[in-house]
Amino acid sequence: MRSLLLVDLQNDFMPGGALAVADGDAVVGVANALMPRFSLVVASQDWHPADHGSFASAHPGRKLGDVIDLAGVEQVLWPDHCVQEAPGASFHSGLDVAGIDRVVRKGTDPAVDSYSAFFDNDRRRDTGLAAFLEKSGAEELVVLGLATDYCVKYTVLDACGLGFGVTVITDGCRAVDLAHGDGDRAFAEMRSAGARLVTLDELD
Ligand code: VGL
Ligand code: ZN
Repeated sequence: MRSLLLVDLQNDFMPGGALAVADGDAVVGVANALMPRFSLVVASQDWHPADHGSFASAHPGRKLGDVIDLAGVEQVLWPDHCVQEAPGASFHSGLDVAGIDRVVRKGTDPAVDSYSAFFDNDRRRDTGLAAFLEKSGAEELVVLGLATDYCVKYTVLDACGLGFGVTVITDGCRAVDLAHGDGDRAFAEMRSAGARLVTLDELD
């Protein structure tokens, strides 16, 4: 069975949001178009406590974009975003949330970030997504969302590593692109890991 995985389609990653991804809202329509084609739709939600360690505000003397060590892994410091229960953490109002079967929340531990919808960045804890998908009989995943170079990338790399067959909808993703080309490099890494990259029109 093939399942659709929507990564972090939340207000703070949309234009005007705290961690805005350029043109991020363009992927909401791609998600809505795909949902009716899947019997199982899972959506991840970045869901941080207000003092999360990935926030520059939690590290006096540090600034946005600095890279620090958090839980033994390199951590980019971000603006406060996707704070639990805050409007920025909500799904985009245009997303057809009625089509979502299961929401997976991540990044809840203040001491470690979680780009992947499967594992925390230090890989000690998992979100339960893999077990849920296995129990549901999902062997193949179709993935889209925000952002290409962070949460989509790490989610796809983990999904490939866990043995899922993974297809990425390229026009259903947008990148932060802190450095020019990060999004394209992320797609190349996903392809190297075994993911199939297609556009919405190419999906069979
Ligand atoms: C994300 C940076 C920080 C993402 C989440 O969803 O790609 N990026 N938190
Ligand atoms: Zn985050």
